[in-house]
Amino acid sequence: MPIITPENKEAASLLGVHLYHSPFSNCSQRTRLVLAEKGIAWESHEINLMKFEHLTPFYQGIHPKGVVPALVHDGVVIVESHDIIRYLDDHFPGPKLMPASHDEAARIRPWMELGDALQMSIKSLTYDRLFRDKFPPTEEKCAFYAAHQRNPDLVAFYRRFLDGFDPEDLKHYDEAVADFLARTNDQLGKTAWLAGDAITLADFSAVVNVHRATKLGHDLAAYPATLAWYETIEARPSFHQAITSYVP
Ligand SMILES: N[C@@H](CCC(=O)N[C@@H](CS)C(=O)NCC(=O)O)C(=O)O
Repeated sequence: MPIITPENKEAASLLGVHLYHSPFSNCSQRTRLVLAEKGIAWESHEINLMKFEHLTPFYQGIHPKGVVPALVHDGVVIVESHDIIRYLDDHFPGPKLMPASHDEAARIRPWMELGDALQMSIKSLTYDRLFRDKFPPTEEKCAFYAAHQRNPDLVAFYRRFLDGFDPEDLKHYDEAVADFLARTNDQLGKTAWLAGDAITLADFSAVVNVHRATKLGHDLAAYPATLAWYETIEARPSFHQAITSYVP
């Protein structure tokens, strides 16, 4: 569980629950969904990724990898969206979203691992299809990014965004998204929720990627069990609170 000691001492002195997040980021959506489901009161610190607000020394002093989200709870800093949602479930009252038994919990972890593995595909397709026209990359922006982002992998990613992604890579990313949708559909053909009979962190982890897949042009009609599950989660008040109230 990445609980980290931040360089930013101001963050380490914050009391209550504070989320550093971005409206459209799928990893941020995942954490906001769980905050909403558990009815946790929290203070919002929006980070505008397109204005490079995650590249300030202040924010990188909170999250050393220079990405959102980051949670601060009474001075404890937690990063990585899956660790954040596990932390929230462990430390706060409200519906239990991670089963206590080892066997049941073991059904949730693979969904989180799949979500982490899918991130590069989701991110690349998002930048290529949804951000390129709205936030066109330029040499100047790339130079600014490289000068301020400590994380060399992310600098390399921005360069690929500017140069244009390899079409073969994009094809592979779409296949990875389709494979993820097929796996959810397969599981949801057998159980009501991804990890069994009850809604869990596995569902909240995955639904943000399914939601993004729809924005990227994947048609859920090809995955009927996933579509029905998605519509059920979409109808929960948490979905509006955490996702569509930010970006319809
Ligand atoms: N594994 C991380 C991934 C976090 C991540 O990739 N965040 C993206 C937004 S979803 C970000 O901040 N990107 C900023 C950038 O690439 O410059 C998590 O689950 O929290």
